[in-house]
Amino acid sequence: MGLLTPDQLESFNSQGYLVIESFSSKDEIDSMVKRMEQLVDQFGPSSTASIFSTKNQQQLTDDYFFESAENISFFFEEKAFGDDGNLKQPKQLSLNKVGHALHEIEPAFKKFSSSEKASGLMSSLGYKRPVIMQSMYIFKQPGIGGEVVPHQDNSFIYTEPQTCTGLWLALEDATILNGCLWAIPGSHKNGLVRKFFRDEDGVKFDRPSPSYDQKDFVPIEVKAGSLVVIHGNLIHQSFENQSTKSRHACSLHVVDTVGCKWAAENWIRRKVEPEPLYVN
Ligand SMILES: O=C(O)CCC(=O)C(=O)O
Repeated sequence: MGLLTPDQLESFNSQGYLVIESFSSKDEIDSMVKRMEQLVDQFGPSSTASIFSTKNQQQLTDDYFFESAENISFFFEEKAFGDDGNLKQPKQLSLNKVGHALHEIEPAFKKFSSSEKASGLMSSLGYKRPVIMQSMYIFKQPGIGGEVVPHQDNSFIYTEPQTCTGLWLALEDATILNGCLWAIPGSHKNGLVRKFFRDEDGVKFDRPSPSYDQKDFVPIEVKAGSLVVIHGNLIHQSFENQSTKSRHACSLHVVDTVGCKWAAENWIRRKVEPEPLYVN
């Protein structure tokens, strides 16, 4: 059921990422966007929520964050709040992301993430028993959508040996102006630079981030419906969205569960074992 052509595989192996245009249909995208609109509408002001920042990760120590691995949780932009502690704009324009189990709980997201094309893709990449460890709906809100600092997905979703692949679906056109992904082509070949781990004090990195030369990054501008396949060791980032257009995306992180071991110190500690996409 492999989906990628030899040329696509070669490009992925040399660049560390691959864009597959028109991976999702307009209907498929609409079903996810509409469902997210409903979920956000239903999410009341009294509901628990948290702030998400890739720059200030000490904030990610609370149970709300840890429990989000197996439910649907709402994370606000840092810049969404005024000095009085209230939201400066409607909640619909204030959320950074929703996660991390949309693919298990919400039918529209489950349909996409367990589709034959998603499985076929993982099969092409040689996965034997792939499991989606997290799903995120990322809003990248106009004006305040926060930057995502340079990182590798294997830092956060760690197996031994490393097997994380990111599947990042553009639900809206992603451009330089509204905060598209940027990556250093070929950087996946240099290995994992640091690990993000959880202990009794919360979560932290085992070492500081290296500094990167922004000249090495290339923008990955894509149309809605395009899928960006991201190698777990690819250095990638996105900038703050200073435009007036949002840049919604759905991101999945997949690991293999055969021939590798899930690290006990990962932030995700599942109570219920996740189902594989398929077993080869
Ligand atoms: O959507 C973004 O801006 C960043 C997403 C990302 O880095 C990821 O899903 O690994």
